[in-house]
Amino acid sequence: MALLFHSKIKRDDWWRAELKKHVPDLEVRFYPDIGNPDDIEFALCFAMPHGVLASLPNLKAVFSLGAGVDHFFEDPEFPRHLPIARVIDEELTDRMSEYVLQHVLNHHRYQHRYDQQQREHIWKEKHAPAARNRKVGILGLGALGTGAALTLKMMNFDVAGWSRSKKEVKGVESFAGPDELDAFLARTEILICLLPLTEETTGVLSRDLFAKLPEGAAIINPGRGPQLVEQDLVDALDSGHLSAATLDVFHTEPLPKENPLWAHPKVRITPHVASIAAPDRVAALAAENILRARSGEILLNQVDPDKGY
Ligand code: NDP
Ligand code: OXD
Repeated sequence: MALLFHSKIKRDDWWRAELKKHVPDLEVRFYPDIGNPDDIEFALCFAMPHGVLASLPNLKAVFSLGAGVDHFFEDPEFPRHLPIARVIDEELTDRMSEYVLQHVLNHHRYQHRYDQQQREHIWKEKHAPAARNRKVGILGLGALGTGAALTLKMMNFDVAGWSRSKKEVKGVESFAGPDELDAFLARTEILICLLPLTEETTGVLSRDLFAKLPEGAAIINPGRGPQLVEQDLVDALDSGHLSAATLDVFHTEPLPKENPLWAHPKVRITPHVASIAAPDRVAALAAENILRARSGEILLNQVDPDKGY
């Protein structure tokens, strides 16, 4: 029985040892060294080159190295009958909550404005409202969105979330479905996108959505790059309708050097680091799922292929 691993981060011996610690009879192979494709029963990967998974006739299940599974569905040849598991993990949630809190505070306290003023040697105050009077909205109240909402509540922000179905998160106003999106946007001064990338969420951060936010709103996108229409964001920032944006994810990663977002004075960029799953926790989860798959049980954190997340 073998598992095929693929990641940008090269720590082959470490991954082999960590997986074998939990499943001693597992053979771990590293793409592109597939060996005999008939041997491969599991894949643990992020963005496996297209067509590879379809070429493995005995594949039983696939495990994402992260929370998102859009990289599987992007592959036109992905074998859609396979069970898919993703990462849901306390530490991953904590790291995302840190990122969200850090950047909400930056927008709340007008840090982008002071950064610009510092470059121009300008001393000019703008006082922020109390956190309880700052309305923050999270698109996506799943594992990560809920964690971020609770962290922001601890700082007393006025937090709401939007999801497909209604949620009960203490102190957080829940909006659900397309009918409640406009009301959610109208009350949101700092918007965070923590939606998974699906057909429905592609391009959601667009001109239409920005127009429904109040004047001066800021956005933070640690979701996925294709959820943002980049030119619409630049237009909304240049017109002054949006005050600032923090972006962690992009259509093309690494963000090409010539992309105008790099130099936009109202955009802050981080290189897809909002929250990276810790390898030891991913390996333990994958091992548990191998044991479950072997005994025909449902996987931990199994994804609904019809919803796409
Ligand atoms: P979850 O699946 O737990 O949550 C997704 C949320 O989005 C759910 O609340 C879901 O609603 C909602 N949602 C999905 N589609 C729609 C829709 N069409 N309309 C309204 N709401 C919708 O995902 P996670 O919280 O674990 O992760 C979210 C995403 O964050 C990942 O898919 C990934 O893209 C991104 N991510 C980015 C990282 C980074 O470092 N930048 C790190 C980790 C993740 P409902 O619950 O009602 O179904
Ligand atoms: C993830 C990511 O999906 O790192 O976990 O983007």
